Amino acid sequence: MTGGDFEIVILTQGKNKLKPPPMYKILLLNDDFTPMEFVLDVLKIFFSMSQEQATRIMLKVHTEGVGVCGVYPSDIASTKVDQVVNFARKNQHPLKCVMEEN
Ligand code: TYC
Repeated sequence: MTGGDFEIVILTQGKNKLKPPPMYKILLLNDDFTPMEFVLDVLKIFFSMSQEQATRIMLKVHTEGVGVCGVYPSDIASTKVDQVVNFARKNQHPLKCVMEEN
């Protein structure tokens, strides 16, 4: 057989749709001891925020008790939470950072 043109048509039925991955918010919690400057560093280093963005989020957490610093798939969110918690611990600050399904 030479030079035949074949077209393969795959017919699918039913549920083969891909769902987007679940996303997680990363929350920073307020406390009375962590210095504002340290929280600004966290937001700039781990969430790539500008000085202005970081200041807005830090003041929101300071006044309202909690604030969102980003939304990520599960593995990225849990890595970032670990990095923030370890960085805070290493610097002896009680800063709390958690993730929550969006
Ligand atoms: N409340 C802290 C202070 O007055 C500042 C602070 C802001 C701490 C945000 C934690 O997630 C936080 N020094």
